[in-house]
Amino acid sequence: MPIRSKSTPTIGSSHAFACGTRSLIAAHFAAATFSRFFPANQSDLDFDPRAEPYTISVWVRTAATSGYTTILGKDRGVSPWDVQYRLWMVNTPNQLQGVNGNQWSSSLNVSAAPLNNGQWHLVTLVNYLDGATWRSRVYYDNGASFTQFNTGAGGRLPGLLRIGDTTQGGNPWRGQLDDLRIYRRALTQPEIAALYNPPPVQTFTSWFAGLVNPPAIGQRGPNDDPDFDGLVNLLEYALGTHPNNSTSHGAPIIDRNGSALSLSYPRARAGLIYTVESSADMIEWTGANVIQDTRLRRKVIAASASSSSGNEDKL
Ligand SMILES: [Ca+2]
Repeated sequence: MPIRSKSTPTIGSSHAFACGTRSLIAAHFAAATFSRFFPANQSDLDFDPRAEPYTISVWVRTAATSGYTTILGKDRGVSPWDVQYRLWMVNTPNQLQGVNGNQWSSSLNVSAAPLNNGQWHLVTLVNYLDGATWRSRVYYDNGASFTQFNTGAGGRLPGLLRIGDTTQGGNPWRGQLDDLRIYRRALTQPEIAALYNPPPVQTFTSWFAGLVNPPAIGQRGPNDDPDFDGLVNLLEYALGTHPNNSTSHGAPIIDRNGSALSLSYPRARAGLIYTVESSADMIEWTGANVIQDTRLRRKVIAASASSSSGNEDKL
């Protein structure tokens, strides 16, 4: 595996993404020396381990050969030292442990690719409801390796979440952390694998080069429509359909629910920004009345627009 070089050497945390859209945190702090800190907006990050699904994922790198070093933690901070959640290395770079709801996991053996082998590693804690039982998983790298345990009943604790140490302090991470993401939902193993190995961004040109049965040379412009299905090549690229096969599926689906229209379409390209606009007169178009749900990149997502004027808006 190549060494992952994190290119944005800024320190701090940002809540660039509001609750319910993407991750609550998407923070980059790939500094040479990482300094522990308490992120802002702690109330967003205070999950009840037996009532709320959540995911915490972060890239880590360390040269430590021993020590109880903490990736992140939230605990009471005072006696009896109980723990809401924690991810840490337990005295050897071959062992990773999670705590959730004051329940300690068994150590995850990562000796095949130890934490201190010079590489960046992805560590992910997922809390999810399995039938009627809250369970936790600590995943390593692409998620093929994980340890699972029943989430404890410890509940919320008053101590603040700290990145790079426990709330109490005294067991700081010795190395680097980057690309911390905290989600208000349970990510699946395939989603974790996609975080670990993001799908490559395919350009419009390289997409054509890789097509089986591509359109003729003169029909490969962004505004050409060689299969006469009403979708120009650029839209076929954006939606992931075939530009030379009018039966290839994936075209937007429009539905109506009361006065609201919804539009579902595949976001096939990670490198594109998709924007849905609406119009009451098919002349002036705006995104102002459109609610876009962008949680599921590369999957079918929905956008909807409500008509306030009595006229049905067009998407
Ligand atoms: Ca077409």
